[in-house]
Amino acid sequence: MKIRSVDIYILDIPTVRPHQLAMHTIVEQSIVVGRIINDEGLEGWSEVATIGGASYGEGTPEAIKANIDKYITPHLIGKDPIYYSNIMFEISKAVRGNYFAKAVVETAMIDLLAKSKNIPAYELLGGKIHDSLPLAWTLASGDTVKDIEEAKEFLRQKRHKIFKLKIGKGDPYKNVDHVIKIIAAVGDQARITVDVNQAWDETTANYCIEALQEGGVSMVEQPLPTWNVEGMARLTERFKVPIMADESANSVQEIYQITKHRFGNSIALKPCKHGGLIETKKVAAIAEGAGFGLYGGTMIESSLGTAVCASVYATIPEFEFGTELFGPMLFKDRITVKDIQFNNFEIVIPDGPGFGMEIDLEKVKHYSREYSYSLN
Ligand code: MUC
Ligand code: MG
Repeated sequence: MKIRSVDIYILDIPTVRPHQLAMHTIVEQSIVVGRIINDEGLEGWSEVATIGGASYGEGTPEAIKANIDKYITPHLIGKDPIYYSNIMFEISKAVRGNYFAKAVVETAMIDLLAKSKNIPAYELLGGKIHDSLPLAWTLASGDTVKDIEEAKEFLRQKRHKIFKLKIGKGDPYKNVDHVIKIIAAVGDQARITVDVNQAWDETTANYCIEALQEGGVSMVEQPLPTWNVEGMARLTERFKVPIMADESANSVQEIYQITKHRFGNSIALKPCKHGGLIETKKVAAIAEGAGFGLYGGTMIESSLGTAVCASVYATIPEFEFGTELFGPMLFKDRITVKDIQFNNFEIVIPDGPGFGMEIDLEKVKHYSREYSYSLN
């Protein structure tokens, strides 16, 4: 089989409520969707999500598309995706960084290859260990009362019993208070974690983590900016509560350094930031070797990108912190015919050929910025 074409689309899909992070409030989530077609007309699809343009990280949707179109697609045309690892190795020599872009093309090749063999993609990744995985929700409405109502409702529905609170925006001390109120309201039934998204300096982190640890928080994600790895090491040494590296944990080399010098003691995985599914497995292996706890992270993907993440997480032995693949529940609409299934506080790993998701082309056209110019 040979790759005939590669199409990249940017889609903007509204969310069910504003989702407030340290650097940006999401009301419309921008995803990048890839489609690779082979010489028999069979299609492989993939998705990565981005947050807040260039405010969360370097992987903007526009840059992902532009760099795939100009620098990566020429390495794909005419190639057989059965050799996807070799193709990605060749791309790694020609294109530096660009992890999100690499994840888009690698996962579309894996989807295509798995569909051509009529097997689920996880079978190309070692086979699944889990049929379902624990699923956290992020309380990030920006309002304590609404967050408590949301948490109680999801506990009642048996949707989530792990809640992550986004506390990087605004006054850190008020935010600690917000967390303590939520623990008082639902802490007896749920595990509460926080994500600071790099917003604190070390002095603030020392004060706030002390109070959060005392208050019963069970994990603190990326409290310091990515450059402050020594500060992360000091926090890890000082506190009992696990300190998780997220934005600072991208390439295999970065993860090796984090584990070696304990710039944190747990890692949030995200296939997009590692540059694909094979790299995600490598990163997970480094973390496992170092005895680090893993978290199945998200960039808030829709159902397609969530299926991609779930398929690789299903092949990884242990997630001490569960996963946060709640993306589809935050989107107002989806671009796949069926939705991801959630059951009894867990996400169900999708089955079926490829990533187990059939694309709704009309929806892709509807939300695509390129608006169907080459969709047919
Ligand atoms: C992040 O930094 O982890 C994941 C969940 C969420 O609410 O935001 C994302 C990004
Ligand atoms: Mg995070």
